[in-house]
Amino acid sequence: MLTGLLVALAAMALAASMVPPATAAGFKKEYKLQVNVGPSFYWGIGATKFADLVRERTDGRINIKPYFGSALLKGAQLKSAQMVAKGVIDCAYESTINVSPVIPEANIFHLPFFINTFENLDRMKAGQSGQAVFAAMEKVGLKPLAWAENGFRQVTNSKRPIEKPEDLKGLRIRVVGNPLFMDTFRQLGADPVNMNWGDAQTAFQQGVVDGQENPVGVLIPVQIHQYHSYATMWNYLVDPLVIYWNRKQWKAFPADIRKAIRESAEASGRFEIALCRAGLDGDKSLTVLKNDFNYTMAVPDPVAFMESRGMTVSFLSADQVKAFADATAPVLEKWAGEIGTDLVEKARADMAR
Ligand code: X2X
Repeated sequence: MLTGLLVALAAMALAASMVPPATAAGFKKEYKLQVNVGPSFYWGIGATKFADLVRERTDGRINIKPYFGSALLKGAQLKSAQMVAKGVIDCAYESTINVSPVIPEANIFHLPFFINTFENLDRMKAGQSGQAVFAAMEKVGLKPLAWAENGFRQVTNSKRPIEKPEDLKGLRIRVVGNPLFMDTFRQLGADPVNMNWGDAQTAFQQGVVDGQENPVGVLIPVQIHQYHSYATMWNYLVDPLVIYWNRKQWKAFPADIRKAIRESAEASGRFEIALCRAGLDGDKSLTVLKNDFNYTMAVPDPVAFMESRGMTVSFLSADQVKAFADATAPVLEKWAGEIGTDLVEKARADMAR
């Protein structure tokens, strides 16, 4: 009897000594990171970098596992913010488009022909409008940590070059399930259909849609040239990514862990933004990759890449852009109302700085 008890106690002591320090300190074995795209996209590479940096900087105490392709959501990309706020998912590396159902303020980035340049985008993120989006996230139980990028979105299709609004007439365009995108393409006379990214790739393959809109960082890895021969670089709107955490969980972390995670988010974001802009901003991003991140892998010039695969890539003149901006002005006005004219004014002020 006594021997049995001693054996049991010894076994318990042994089991206790085998508990890894992370568990002892109350950390989870794995923190689940929601990512809408796959690991080979710049966005996915950024998410992996975030997980790697956090592991390094916390000496393995915080182990983040990226779940690519919205696997945790069965593809329902627009649910990411809701699930992280609930604590069903710990954290996310996600597009402002995908958080917009919970954070309507995030649609400030998606007003058609409103931002148009990297400089404007960077001013907004660093300014009052970016802060307002982060503050809105805090209010719903999310802790925004840093910005990353998907990019300015470009339209591609299999039918014809798009250089004026009439060229879009009747084209069936896949858009993400955010009503602002449906409104914009309807306003331009297209026939938009919304579907999740996971289904969109099959739809391109099967020719169920004539076109789509996404940044080059998505178009290149998905090999859009296999389906579409025409791309228009019209920068009509942009989706930054936000790296965010469940707020309650975040607040329970010790300060040193919070610092390590935040700095990892910031560094991965800077790295990922540079990947997304490589070849689009002169040498600027290529220099950041080389000097700050010692990244020497070849990053293809996205436009040259698409052209080398036989695509016709159109760039629009200021007048041509204006024709699209004029045509979509009612959508901008309607959605400025939905987002709040205050925030729109803040964004205008940020961009004018
Ligand atoms: O669904 C899309 O188009 C994508 C991949 O760009 C986003 O997740 C917003």
